[in-house]
Amino acid sequence: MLVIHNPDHASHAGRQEMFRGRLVPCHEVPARLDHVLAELQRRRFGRLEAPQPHEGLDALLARIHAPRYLRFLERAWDDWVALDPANAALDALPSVWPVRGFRADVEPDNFAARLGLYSFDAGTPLMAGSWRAARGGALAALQAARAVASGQERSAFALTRPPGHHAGADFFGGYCFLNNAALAAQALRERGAARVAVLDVDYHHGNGTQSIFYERADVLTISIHGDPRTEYPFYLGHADERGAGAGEGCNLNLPLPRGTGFARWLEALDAAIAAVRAFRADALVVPLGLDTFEGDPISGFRLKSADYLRVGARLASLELPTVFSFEGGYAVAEVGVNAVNVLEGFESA
Ligand code: Q9C
Ligand code: ZN
Repeated sequence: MLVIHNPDHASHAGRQEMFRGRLVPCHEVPARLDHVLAELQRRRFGRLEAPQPHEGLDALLARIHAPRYLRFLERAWDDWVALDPANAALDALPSVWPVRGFRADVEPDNFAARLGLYSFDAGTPLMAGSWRAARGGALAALQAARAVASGQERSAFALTRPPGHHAGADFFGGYCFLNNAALAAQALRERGAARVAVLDVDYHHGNGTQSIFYERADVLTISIHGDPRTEYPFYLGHADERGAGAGEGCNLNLPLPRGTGFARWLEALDAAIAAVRAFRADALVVPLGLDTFEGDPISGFRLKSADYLRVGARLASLELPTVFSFEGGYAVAEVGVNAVNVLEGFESA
């Protein structure tokens, strides 16, 4: 399998995230990706490529994200330091948000206010290298999609961080800034796939991807995740969210209770796969989170390492050109084995 790995990923390395009234060490750390790379090399699995600059990247970004949000992200670090030179030693974290009844149409001059306008949690620190890392990831997603769309590759893995599936058209959060999976889906659409399915297997609901495609009929979004009544991101991901307007019926949420084990999770995956078939998708994007693992420190499902081989094999049964994007998975020492198990299960099916 072709693996596009983002060499700039480590320029995004948050120190602390806000959790229930205190700052705690970040779960989303550069070592996560390094473990996947090490496991790929150990098993001699996959062909590694670095993303090459591509003139189509900015146009693709503008198809998925709002121009004012992209401008905000690109300048965010400089604006943060301009707010107070002492900020150069700190990661930027938001602390004020426009909830119901506030204005989101007026972009405030105050940077702290803009930081809140474009985010939904205080768990996603932004630093000097965040834009560079996120942009490298978007490029990796584009390159993976191009390779698959051209027929050159049956599948490709965009191995990048920060992850992407919580990022919406104009907001960051959940450790995500640019929605790599959505970018891959859009790139596949523009390169000949009339219908694309996104099947999100991260523990957390893929709220960003859902909201980006919610009113579109050409991209089916499916997410299997911890029930938002108890699990992050809490405010989206219920089973009754089915899409709207032209996209009515083109979103499927399969929430499962905390504590769910592999047998029940696999039933949900089979339901998701049946939906992809019924949609008659031409291509598949899999936001690949490994935080469904029993040892994950912030999640509640109970998948074991060997189960991921079967996950990969089931996904392969769709026989579709497939792009994987690296999402969550915070049992750092095991995330490499678990990720490569999915890819190997997929390829040897
Ligand atoms: N104790 C991804 O997996 N914090 N993002 C939850 C739970 C946010 C996860 C805290 C988790 C975001 C890509
Ligand atoms: Zn997750």
